[in-house]
Amino acid sequence: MAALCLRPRILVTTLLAATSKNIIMDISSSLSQDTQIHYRACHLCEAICGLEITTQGDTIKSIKGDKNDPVSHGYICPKATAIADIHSDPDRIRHPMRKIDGEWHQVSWEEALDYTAEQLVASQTNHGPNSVGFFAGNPGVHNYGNMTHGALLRRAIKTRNNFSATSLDQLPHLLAALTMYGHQFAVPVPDIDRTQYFLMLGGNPLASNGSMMTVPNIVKRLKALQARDGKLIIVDPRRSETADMADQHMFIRPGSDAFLLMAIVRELFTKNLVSLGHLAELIDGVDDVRHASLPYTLELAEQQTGIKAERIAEIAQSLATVDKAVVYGRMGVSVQEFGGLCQWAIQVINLLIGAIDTEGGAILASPAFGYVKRGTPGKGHFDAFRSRVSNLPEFAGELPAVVMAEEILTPGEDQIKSMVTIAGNPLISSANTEALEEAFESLDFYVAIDFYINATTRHADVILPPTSPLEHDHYDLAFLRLAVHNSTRYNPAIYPKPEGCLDDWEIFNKLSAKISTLKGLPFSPLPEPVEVIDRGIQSDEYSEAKGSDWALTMDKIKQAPHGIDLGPLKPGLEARLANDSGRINLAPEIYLADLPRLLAKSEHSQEEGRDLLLIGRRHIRSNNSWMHNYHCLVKGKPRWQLLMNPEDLAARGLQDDDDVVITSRVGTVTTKVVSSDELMPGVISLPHGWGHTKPGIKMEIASKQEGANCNRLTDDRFYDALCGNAALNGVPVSVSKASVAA
Ligand SMILES: Nc1nc2c(c(=O)[nH]1)N[C@H]1C(S)=C(S)[C@@H](COP(=O)(O)OP(=O)(O)OC[C@H]3O[C@@H](n4cnc5c(=O)[nH]c(N)nc54)[C@H](O)[C@@H]3O)O[C@H]1N2
Ligand SMILES: Nc1nc2c(c(=O)[nH]1)N[C@H]1C(S)=C(S)[C@@H](COP(=O)(O)OP(=O)(O)OC[C@H]3O[C@@H](n4cnc5c(=O)[nH]c(N)nc54)[C@H](O)[C@@H]3O)O[C@H]1N2
Ligand code: SF4
Ligand SMILES: [Mo]
Repeated sequence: MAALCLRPRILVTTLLAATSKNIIMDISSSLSQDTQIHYRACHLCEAICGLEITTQGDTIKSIKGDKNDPVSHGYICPKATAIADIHSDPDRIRHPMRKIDGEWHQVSWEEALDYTAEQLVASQTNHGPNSVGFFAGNPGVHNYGNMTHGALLRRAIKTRNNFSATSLDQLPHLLAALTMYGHQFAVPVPDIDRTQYFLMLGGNPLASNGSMMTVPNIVKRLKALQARDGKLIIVDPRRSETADMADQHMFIRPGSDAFLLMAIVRELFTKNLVSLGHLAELIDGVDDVRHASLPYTLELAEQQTGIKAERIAEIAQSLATVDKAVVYGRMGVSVQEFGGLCQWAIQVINLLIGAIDTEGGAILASPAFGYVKRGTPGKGHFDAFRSRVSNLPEFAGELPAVVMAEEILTPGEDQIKSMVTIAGNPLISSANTEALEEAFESLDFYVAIDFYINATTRHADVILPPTSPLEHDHYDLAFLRLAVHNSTRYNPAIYPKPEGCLDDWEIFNKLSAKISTLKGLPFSPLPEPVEVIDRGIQSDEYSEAKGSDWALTMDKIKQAPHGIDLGPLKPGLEARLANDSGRINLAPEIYLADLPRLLAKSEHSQEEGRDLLLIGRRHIRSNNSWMHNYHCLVKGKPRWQLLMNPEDLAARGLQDDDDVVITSRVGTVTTKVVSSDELMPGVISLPHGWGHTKPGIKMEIASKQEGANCNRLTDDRFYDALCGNAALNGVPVSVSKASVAA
């Protein structure tokens, strides 16, 4: 195993020679001598577009789409250019920082790591192993060193109090994959390039660029669907950018999708529209689901969702009769009160119409690394233990983020006293900010592995900053596994790592070593991520040893700087089912047991006084909480306002551009309202990720942005009771005019 210090540096000059000689020669007359062109996959969102980055010395001259990327074909969105801003941002922390008497001091890595290890081990010695908590945020999934090496730190610390953005996000997808197909990562991806009928609930890929579906250039792909006479149907309480280009858009009352989906299931059975296709012999539980769907009539669905019964019947009919149809649902149906049931019901419908593992339906991706099949490790588990205070279930060793504040604030054995956050900003991104602020203020010790002092990390005692994205190599570990077209791609660092800086994976290696030493435990560091990935590829589906058609090694992948096309999605689920039975479970008990909760919901009236339902919103120029410090992304029209239907404004005596106060059970936010018939009456929309104005935040541009933090309104007691996933959509709130004094 290579020692840490032996990590080879790939110099920019060798990179140039290996990757882009011809292109450089073509344009060399107009470029000065040290101009270099680099290729790289964008790591900012799940679309992982290929980039062509031109540098001149330390300056990034341009960032364009890589036309030769086998999946993105030259597409990029406006965020890509912000990679240059991230790299050069003076606010980005480049050296470890320690807070002493409330003041930040730059310290050596040795001091920062030693102090951190001592504090974390002392916490566990004095208060027990679970007194340390973890929160791992979204960008960790986009940085492969976090994925390959993050587990080292968890192993060295060993606590039950692990949290991550998963339970603010895709947990319901993973739970359905685990319980139905036997592996948490057995998530079928919509075959968008071949489908003829795409029913999409609660996703807005024109803003998000796709999620749990890596789909660069969504507009082109949806236009191609329409050009081949296919149909795009959107179900969303907002007429989103994606809904605007759809063949049909239906408003739906937030949180009611499970009624719609269950009514479709019922309709498929009652109208004899079920057609299990080639998986028929492998599916268990069909009768159980038929029986469970009986109460979910079209009429009940109409009453709950606001969508006419005839339209629901038509959708069921089309799904069953159009050759190549698929249902897909994202944030709006995952991160809500019935997210678990919704993601299960989506799989159920896709199985009942024979769409799973069928061209034009939804198929497991075939990545070079992380190919899921029977026996693939890390299948996950559910409800192996529960949270201390609210008794919510773990998933794959993580507890729901909604219990993090109470686990810090509630005294007793196993109370969290120290926190580690990694690439996360939960004081903006998780529910009930005020409770989390109180919790983080109360900690004995907090270390952040992050390169900004933001709303969360301002509370830290130590910040361990990794290198900038362009100073380390890149292989996308997560999203090649969810892509609508198979490919693989590795790109080296663009800039050499500056003296005295560490990559994320090196921080994990070093900190885990120190903690293990203090605990007297054995520890072996892992080699650099690229080696870990190479080993994975060598032992998997594409290995040379298995004589695979593609026979990949990391060396071969490195020789293809634009990536290697591994072909369209390929059916073959039977050999990949990871359940012990080798079969598909259509009716996992957890979902059948959760259905009565849904039915009970239909008898509830709206919460008194809170007569509006709050949903979120994404914008192509924003990305969760950390892309607001770059002028190129925040300039122009503000995008953080509250959107409200004109009828709802009028009913409250409000006008466009008024300052309003939004109130939920847990908090209050003041912002500006914009009148918009994009929103269905009774629903308001406020984007997340804003609110960088707290004292101590060191993000100069972000802290001047006026947007409010919408998670001051979302509620840590409002979650999907099945799995504890946060319900950040459909939160009951009220809105009134802000008083002039406010
Ligand atoms: N109301 C509402 N809230 C939401 C959502 C919503 O739709 N509505 N969406 C939820 C979802 S889906 C998600 S995924 C979460 C996202 O929320 P988080 O998981 O908290 O992620 P970010 O807001 O992206 O925070 C990113 C942090 O990572 C740091 N970072 C960036 N790159 C790196 C890196 O390479 N290494 C390290 N160590 N740090 C890095 C940044 O500096 C920043 O501090 O928000 C959730 N919150
Ligand atoms: N530009 C940009 N891109 C991003 C991100 C970003 O912040 N900005 N974040 C990334 C991350 S971490 C993620 S997880 C993905 C998310 O990717 P998406 O899920 O595609 O993104 P959202 O815009 O949150 O889409 C959710 C849609 O659900 C609707 N909705 C809300 N409540 C309900 C409901 O109850 N029922 C139904 N049917 N619809 C509902 C909303 O109106 C919205 O249009 O995006 C990723 N890409
Ligand atoms: S769509 Fe996503 S991956 Fe593609 S350029 Fe934009 S931010 Fe990067
Ligand atoms: Mo997310």
